[in-house]
Amino acid sequence: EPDALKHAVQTIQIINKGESVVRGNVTAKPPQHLVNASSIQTRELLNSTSVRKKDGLHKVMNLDVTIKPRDTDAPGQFGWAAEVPLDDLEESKRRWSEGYFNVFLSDRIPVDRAIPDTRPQECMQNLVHDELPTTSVIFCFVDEVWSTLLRSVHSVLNRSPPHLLKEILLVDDCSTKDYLKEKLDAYMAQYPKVRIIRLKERHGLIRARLAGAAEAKGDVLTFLDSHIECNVGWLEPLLDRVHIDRRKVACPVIEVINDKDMSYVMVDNFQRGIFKWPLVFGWSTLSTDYIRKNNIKVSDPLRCPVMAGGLFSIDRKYFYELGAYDPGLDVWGGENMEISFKIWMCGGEIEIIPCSRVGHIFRGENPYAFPKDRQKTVERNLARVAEVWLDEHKEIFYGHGYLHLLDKNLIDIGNLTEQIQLRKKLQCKSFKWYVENVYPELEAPLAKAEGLVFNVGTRKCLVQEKGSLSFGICDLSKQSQHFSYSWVRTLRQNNTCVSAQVAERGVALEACDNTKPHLRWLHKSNKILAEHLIAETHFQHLCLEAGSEGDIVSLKPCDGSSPYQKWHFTHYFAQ
Ligand code: LR7
Ligand code: MN
Repeated sequence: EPDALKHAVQTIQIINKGESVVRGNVTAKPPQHLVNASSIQTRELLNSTSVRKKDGLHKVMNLDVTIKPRDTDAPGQFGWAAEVPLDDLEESKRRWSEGYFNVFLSDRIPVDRAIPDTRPQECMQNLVHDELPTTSVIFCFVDEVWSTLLRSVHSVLNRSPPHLLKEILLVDDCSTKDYLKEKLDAYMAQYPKVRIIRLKERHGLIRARLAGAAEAKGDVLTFLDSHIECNVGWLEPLLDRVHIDRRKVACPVIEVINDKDMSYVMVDNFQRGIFKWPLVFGWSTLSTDYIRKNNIKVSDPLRCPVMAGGLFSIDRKYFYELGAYDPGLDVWGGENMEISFKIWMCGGEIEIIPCSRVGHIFRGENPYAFPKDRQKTVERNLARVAEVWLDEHKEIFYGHGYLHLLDKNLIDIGNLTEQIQLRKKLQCKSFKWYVENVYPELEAPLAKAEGLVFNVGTRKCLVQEKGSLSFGICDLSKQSQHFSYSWVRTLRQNNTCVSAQVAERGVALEACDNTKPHLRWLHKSNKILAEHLIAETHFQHLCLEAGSEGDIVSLKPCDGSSPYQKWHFTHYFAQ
């Protein structure tokens, strides 16, 4: 389409690290990610009618007022490592816990330092649309270090095209530090685009983000942590993706600001956000094989099963159509899983955009207090997410160290009615769909073991017939012999579970209920132990035993050598 590309045929000056380099005539070519049919990233894109081919395209502005920094000798300038003078070592150690990074150095590094432009070379050729939506940048913070907060804000002001930056909202989540009050007001008064929102009580980062979003006027919400540095050209590629399709949620590559020497460190390419059980976020590099087969370039957007959480751009109206965040999530944690599942399962996409890069200070500890116990807060958040989004897979989550969350006497995860209704209203797809289509690499067998339950002593298999349990000649074709050993450690056939009858030294069958301890069995070293008795010292450990005469299954004191207490499932997915 010659018209659409007219704008792109031009002589372009690429300003690179203080030098002007005339790269000559750049032939008009739409960015590869818009045309490369062999790339799976873009297959949907080509089908999508929302690619506005008629719009003009231009190069990223590479705007960076810090390209020629004022003070080239300042510590940390250009993103280099800064060093603590010997005399100040004590002080720098003492101040570490103010932010759980080198606060002393942060205070000495210019708040508008230059950092290396770490974008892949290809990004220089990428085009973005002329008409991009505006964005509100939202920083939530609680007791953030002064110089770090300022550096975050300046990096946005200095490296974002002014016409795209509607405003910067600083949401103060009830900080206790004095410098974050009048002093911050006075400082930010110099910058008309910056607005401070003060929360009267501690909201936690999730509800603080919601409070910020409610005030935002931009077309797109861009959330950032309050200890980051946006790199050159970071904003346009994010907004471009949202512009192409408002259901795309765009994340920058998150680079590392070293917590000890404050250097800006580039990260490896081709990294996606993933999770492992029990919903633990992590990074995973695409295999070279996959990259080659799909012809993926370093600058291509990567589909991302889950986002890290803190840094992303989302169409403001779309954010609300999705029901924003579950407001029942407290303080910190789990919201990245929640929004990721919601986006994918309800029709959207999450992408990492390699041409957009933002540094973040990774800290070993949270430098703020949790109103309640940290671990309990995070666990509770995760349980909410699991209950609403994971369907039958939630058992895998509970089975990885979180069985205690099923005990309603120990923990109250709060009301989920609205979240469940929302999922229905949005007609979101199942978690099974998500695993198959978005994250097929996830290991997610629905049980730990399944098939026939073979008894070594009798050489027979467990049978469930007419509501009672016995055993008989093993026969794979009989459904009555198919059991599974679930992640929550029930011994189950469909919705019927084997229960321990301690008084009778026997077993019974009852409707499965994951919250009931007497339905749990510990299956290890071929034994099957009644789990709820293990903690009770006045009981001997009781094991499932096949009677040597008659087809009776009973509970007997565990005996390490009895073959009648040895059981195998046909198939084990996990131990
Ligand atoms: O009660 C709070 N109120 C807040 O306003 C707690 C925190 N906050 C602010 C805080 O000041 C900070 O600006 O919220 C922001 C995030 O808190 P961090 O920096 O303590 O979080 P994190 O960087 O350790 O954790 C990651 O996971 C979190 C899970 O809830 C959030 O999603 C963070 O935004 C997220 N950070 C990133 O994604 C950056 C990359 C980290 C990785 C991987
Ligand atoms: Mn952070």
